[in-house]
Amino acid sequence: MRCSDSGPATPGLFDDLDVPQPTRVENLGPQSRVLRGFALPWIERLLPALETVLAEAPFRHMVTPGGFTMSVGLSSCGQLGWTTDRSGYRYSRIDPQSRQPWPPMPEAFRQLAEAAAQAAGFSAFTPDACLINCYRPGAKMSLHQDKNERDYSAPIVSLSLGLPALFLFGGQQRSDKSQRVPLLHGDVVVWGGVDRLRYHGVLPLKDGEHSLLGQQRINLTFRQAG
Ligand code: MD6
Ligand code: FE
Repeated sequence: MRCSDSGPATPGLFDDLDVPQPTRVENLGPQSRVLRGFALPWIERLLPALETVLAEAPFRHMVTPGGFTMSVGLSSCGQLGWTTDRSGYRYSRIDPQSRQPWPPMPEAFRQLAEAAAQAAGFSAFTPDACLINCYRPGAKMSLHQDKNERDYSAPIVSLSLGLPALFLFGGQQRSDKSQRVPLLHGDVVVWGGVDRLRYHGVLPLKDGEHSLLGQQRINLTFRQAG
């Protein structure tokens, strides 16, 4: 029960404790936005859906074409999943581990991704792929561009859950200086348009304990890949 249910409302006293706050929007570039806390009202739907997906397609450590094992654990859901092995990076309809199609994208995932894209100025975003990254303390993602998708006109929507991370947001060249953006549980980053191919990465995750997710950060990126 909420404080205000038991008597006359006291405006301004308790309302900021339990009412979802409007999302604060930060601009990282002309067409890239951080939507602070955007996913917090969705968390109770997102976490059980995430568990269902991971029961079918558990995190695994993939090997890059260069022969390095990634420190981040990966999974996917939706029509297409992102994979890497010695022969290259690609999207695939089949999970190479189970040899089955990837689990379907949960409705709550799709709705969140579409709402976030809309809030960031990209209408008509319909994701067909959701890549799920798991960071344990020390895991990192080197600077890269997302360029395995067929059509760069769609944005990417990225949801952070669990432990905080420092996100690196660079420019169009790997050597461009990057900004460091702290990303917290419930934050959503959306980018597209002129910013779609900017370099980005994640610094090694600091140790910690998150009240809902424990000693990890989980990042979901939604894409129109096919
Ligand atoms: C991460 N994210 O935040 C890694 N890519 O764990 C990404 O690589 C990424 O957050 C494209 C767009 C948004 C992202
Ligand atoms: Fe990326």
